[in-house]
Amino acid sequence: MIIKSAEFVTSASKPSQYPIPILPEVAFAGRSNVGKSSLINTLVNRKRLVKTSSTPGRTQRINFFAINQAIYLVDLPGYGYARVPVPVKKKWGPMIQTYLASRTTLKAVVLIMDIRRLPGREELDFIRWLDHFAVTGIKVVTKTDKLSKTSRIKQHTAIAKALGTSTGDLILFSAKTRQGKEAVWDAISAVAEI
Ligand SMILES: Nc1nc2c(ncn2[C@@H]2O[C@H](COP(=O)(O)OP(=O)(O)O)[C@@H](O)[C@H]2O)c(=O)[nH]1
Ligand SMILES: [Mg+2]
Repeated sequence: MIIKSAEFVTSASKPSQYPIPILPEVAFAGRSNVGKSSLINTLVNRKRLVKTSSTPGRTQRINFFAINQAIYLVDLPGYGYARVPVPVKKKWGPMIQTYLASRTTLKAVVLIMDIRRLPGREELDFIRWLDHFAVTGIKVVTKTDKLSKTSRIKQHTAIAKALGTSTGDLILFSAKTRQGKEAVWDAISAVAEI
């Protein structure tokens, strides 16, 4: 994908604040600190379009970015971070479910997982939500650079097994080496028809 423009559009916590649904849209979800912002920045060749942080759990709103004025990429707030205050945590589920249920232009959600960690309850629940709202899931396993080649293969297999899927269903990615960048774009382009 050739990136001609990438810009922040708006931040929303409810549908009335979403941008007018005139472009196909793909959202990104995952545990806080998994590397969601880094993945989006890598896709659009920008260092800091989406803020990355070593203090996770800060982004509690849905952030919309317009790419080439052809697609919205959407950074969803991360889940499963212990230090997020309880009132914020309680709002997370309804906010995400409302988004998944109501966003007519949503083509897919990229679910990002860490290669060093087996998917847990949160990931399995999230996949159930996607099924429930009939939203296509694109599964990405990131931070592959953190493991040796042997451990990478082992974890790839174990994560696929835990999700009840095949290894071919998981895109391996690294924001550091940019492994998988084109594969993620290919998956996005296919569902968004761009
Ligand atoms: N080595 C490595 N570090 C990464 C990768 N992706 C993200 N990180 C680091 O992980 C931390 C959290 O990343 P961020 O993108 O802010 O995660 P988010 O909370 O999911 O948006 C940051 O310190 C990133 O530099 C990756 O592919 N490889
Ligand atoms: Mg982030």
